[in-house]
Amino acid sequence: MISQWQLRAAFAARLSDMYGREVPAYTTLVDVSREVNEDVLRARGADAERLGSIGRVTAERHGAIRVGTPGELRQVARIFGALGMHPVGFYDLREAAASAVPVVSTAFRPVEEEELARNPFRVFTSMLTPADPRFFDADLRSRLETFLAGRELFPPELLALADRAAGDAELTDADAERFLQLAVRAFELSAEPIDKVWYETLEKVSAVAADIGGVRSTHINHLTPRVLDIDELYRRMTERGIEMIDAIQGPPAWDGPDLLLRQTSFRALAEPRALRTPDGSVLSGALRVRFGEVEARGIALTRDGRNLYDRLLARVDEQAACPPDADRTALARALWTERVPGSERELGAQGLAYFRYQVVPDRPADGSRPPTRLDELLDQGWVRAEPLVYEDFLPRSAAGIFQSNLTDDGSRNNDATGIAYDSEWLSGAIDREVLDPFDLYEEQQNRSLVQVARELPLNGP
Ligand code: OOG
Ligand code: NI
Repeated sequence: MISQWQLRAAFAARLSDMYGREVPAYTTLVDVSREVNEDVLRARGADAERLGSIGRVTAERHGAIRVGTPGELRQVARIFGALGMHPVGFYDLREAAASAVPVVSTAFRPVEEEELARNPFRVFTSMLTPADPRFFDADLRSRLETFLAGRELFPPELLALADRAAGDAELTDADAERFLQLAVRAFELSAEPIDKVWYETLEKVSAVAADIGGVRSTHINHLTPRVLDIDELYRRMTERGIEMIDAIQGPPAWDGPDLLLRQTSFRALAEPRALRTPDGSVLSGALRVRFGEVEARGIALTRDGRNLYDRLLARVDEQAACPPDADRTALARALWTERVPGSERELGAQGLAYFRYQVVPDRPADGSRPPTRLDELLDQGWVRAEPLVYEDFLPRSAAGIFQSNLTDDGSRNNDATGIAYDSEWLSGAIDREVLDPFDLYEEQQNRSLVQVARELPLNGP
């Protein structure tokens, strides 16, 4: 029998093989990431593994997919549910950047500590918003919804196997094999000819709308390896002649601990796609919709920590706007150094980041009794704190990644009023609760504190 986490690990590995065949630049990225990780491990030793073992980091990937309707997203939730992955977080990419993309997103990922350790595969999943009048007028909306209603992304056999895996928490070897084949196939780039006129109609609104609603299937958009030093990776990819986007998204490089998430990407090559013209003939065209992305993960911040991050980003925006050519990177670095505590200990003390607390098992006995406050326990070596890794995404970075890989801003009618979507709406639309990432980290931190309190007398901060 194959358990859910084994299914998840196998799916991630097969998807990676498939994507490497489809987009060779991805294989280069994976190779360079591995080299960087090995070098960092050699240079920094055990410290390099503070935010995850080298085994986990090297195997770690996130994927990105895009679908068109709540019904399709519900099916995606069933497929990832089979792999022990749950919807976490709500990201509104319609709002997140100057010229926004017409999607709202969530991420499917494991949530339990043990499950994350076994395989942390996650998929950033976006859903088109045809009902948002800023992007689609009434006529285009109705044509788009009709088009989407008439397609089938996932075969019924795949969904039935997914439900069985979720219900029984495992599949027989034969069923697992079939599930994996069908699931990987569902995310391959389809060879079916694309209706050229329809695709271009949507492209005028947004290249992302065309990629989602202009074709009769879905595909993996990118698979992202994790690196321990993203600045070094950026340099090495550039040296190899791969043109990266201008910036690394997220917090700046600085001397303090790695925080949240830093990401960067490059546009992959155009891929041959068959296009059907109005007279029925099929042309061999090319579309450039997929890209390569890489990321470095840091410590998960609390709501307060995240507010600080968002405020600092806004400050960098303000300062970078005047003079208009100000060096964002230098500004951000200076601001971080001034305003963000530069050590894990201080981040924890100020309630800005999440940790797993543990009683030190081998503290030398010196006759002293354990103090009762957490800060004293930490100071005196009774308890140690390990950072919780940020397992989620950042809306602003995601918008930057989407945007920087588009050549065209598309069009948006800013006079129209958008529809408000939020996490509750999405939960209702897909019939399962979209979890709050902050709650998950907080519960994990609290569980560790309860365990410490069980082992030592503990009260007060
Ligand atoms: C998703 C873009 C966002 C990330 O890692 O933040 C993203 C997409 O292009 O579908 O991948
Ligand atoms: Ni991504």
